[in-house]
Order: sequence, then structure tokens, then C-alpha cells
Amino acid sequence: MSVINWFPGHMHKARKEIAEVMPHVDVIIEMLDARVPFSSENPLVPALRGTTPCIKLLNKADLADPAITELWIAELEKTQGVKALPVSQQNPEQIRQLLQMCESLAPEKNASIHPARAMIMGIPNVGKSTLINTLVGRVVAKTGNEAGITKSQQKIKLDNGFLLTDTPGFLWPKLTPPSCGYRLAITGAIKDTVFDYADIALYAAEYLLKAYPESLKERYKLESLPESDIELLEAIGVKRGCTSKGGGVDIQKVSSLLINEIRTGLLGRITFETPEITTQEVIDAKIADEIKAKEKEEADRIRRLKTRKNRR
Ligand SMILES: Nc1nc2c(ncn2[C@@H]2O[C@H](COP(=O)(O)OP(=O)(O)OP(=O)(O)O)[C@@H](O)[C@H]2O)c(=O)[nH]1
Ligand SMILES: [Mg+2]
Repeated sequence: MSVINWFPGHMHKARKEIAEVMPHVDVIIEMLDARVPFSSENPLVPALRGTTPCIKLLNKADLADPAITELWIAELEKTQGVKALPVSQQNPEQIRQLLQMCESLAPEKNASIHPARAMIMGIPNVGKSTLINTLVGRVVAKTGNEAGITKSQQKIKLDNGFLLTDTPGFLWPKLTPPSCGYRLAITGAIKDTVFDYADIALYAAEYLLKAYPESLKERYKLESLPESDIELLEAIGVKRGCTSKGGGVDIQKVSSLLINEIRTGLLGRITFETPEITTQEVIDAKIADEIKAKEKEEADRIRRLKTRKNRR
């Protein structure tokens, strides 16, 4: 598995600006992608937020597997001061719940005297600006289905006095465990020039074969499923006419078809990670890091010995 990272300069700037505003907000709304709640959760938030109450919104819940969303809500709320809520922009009732939740977390604020201040932050393309528009009831923030639409912070006052800050989406320097980068690429948080579609489509195919075989059969009219990721891409390519000039399946073409259909929900409601899966991945990544550190230590030791020998 190669490593996918995306941390351009503007994200570094966004992170700095968020840290500056953080002490002046009453509630942090961290927007996660309900299809990848762990991979989309910013590991820098605990340090940045201190004791400020935090609401984790699992957005795009309309695209996620509802049973797994329930598991994630319980998992996220294990952290002190954290409330979690699944939302979808198609459901304005949930959005109203969000405002009530903000009020209950900042109870000492009297909206008429000191408006409560909430900051919305999250990974690129997760739906922050869309949420602001839904809350305001008209378009005040630019949105778009690609990563990196919002370029600077924007403050918006709601009718009830609430002050909301929209922020540019940002990631963090190292997307780890490596699966996180793949899942963020599949769900659309990473600019698509940073990764290879075939690489992430193979990853998605492998996962879907294990976790959502029936959705694959139904969507691509496959009577039986092949065993491997590449065979699955080929089978979909044949069904959907993704052929190259030579007559074989065009893997790039079928890869972007699969990814686009996942993103738009055409395969049904899919979640790419469960608390159980990511807990194991974190353990595995830690072991892999320890092994790498030991190997480096050993290589350094041998190098030092050789240098000493050569000097004699
Ligand atoms: N299916 C679905 N799509 C959504 C939902 N919320 C937002 N979107 C779509 O997600 C895309 C990104 O929305 P934005 O609001 O621009 O996302 P953002 O987080 O502000 O993105 P950046 O400014 O790039 O960080 C848009 O195409 C929205 O229509 C949702 O709940 N469900
Ligand atoms: Mg935005």
C-alpha cells in the first residue's frame, strides 16, 4: 500500500488561523464524514480544543450505513465533553437539533447579550459550507463538490444571535494508518490529482467484496462475485463497457466509474470503517512503526561499527 498525503501550504495556514480563533469560541462543531468517521477526525483537535465543548457531526449520513453510524456515535461520545450527531443536509430537522445542542453546551450565553460563538471545522468537501447555508436559510457560503472550495474564514450571524465561523477544510501532515488516506481519497476529501484512481478503486473493490457483496451484485448485475479486487474491476468494466482500444478492460475508466458511483451513493449506503476495524489498524500501525524504528536503530548501529572499523 502506498502512502497518500495531502497537506499543501493553505492547509497549514488554515490550521494556524483556527488555532488563533479557538480560544474565542464557545462550541466547536467538528464535521466528520459519516462514511469514514475515524479517518475524517482531525487528530489535532483534542490539543487545539482544550476543554471547549465539541460537537462531532457525522455528515452525509444519507450515504453511510445507518447501523455502523450508530456504533460510531457511541464510540465518539466516550470522550469527555463530546456530543455526536448524525446529520444529512436533506434533513433540516437534524440541523435544528444541532442548534439546540449548541445552546445546551454553552448555557451561560444569553443570545441577546453575548451571542454564542460556534466554529465549524473539518476535512475538505465534508459539507461545512452547505451546513452554514442550511442554518442561515440562504446561500451565504460558496459550496461545491470538490475539495478546497472555501479559502478563508467567514463569520455569519444567525437570526437567533448565534455567531458561526465557516473555515477552509484542512487535513494533517501524515494520514495514518495508511488506510485513512485511501478512504479519504475514495470519499472525496483529497484533491484527485494527488492519487491514482486505479489504486484507490482496487482498495475500494477489496473492501466492498468483503463488506458489501450484495450491493455489488445488485448494482452491477453480477450473478457471482470474483475473489480478487482486480477481477472485480474487470467484471464491472465488462458489464459497463469500459473497454480500451485494444478490446481489454480500461482499468482507469472503470476505476473512476466505481469511485464516482460510490461517492454518489449509487451502490447504496456504505461505511468504510467500523470502530473495530480502526482500533485494530491503529494497533497494527503502532507495531509497524516500532519495527521500523528498531530496524533503523540496528542499521545505524551497523553503520557506526563499520565507520569505526574503517578508521582503524
Ligand atoms: N449526500 C450529501 N451530500 C452533501 C451533504 N452535505 C454536503 N454535501 C455535498 O458535499 C459537497 C461539499 O460541500 P461543501 O459544503 O462545499 O463542503 P465544505 O466542507 O465546505 O468543503 P471545503 O470548503 O472544500 O472545505 C457539495 O457537493 C454538497 O452538496 C450531505 O449531507 N449529503
Ligand atoms: Mg467550504
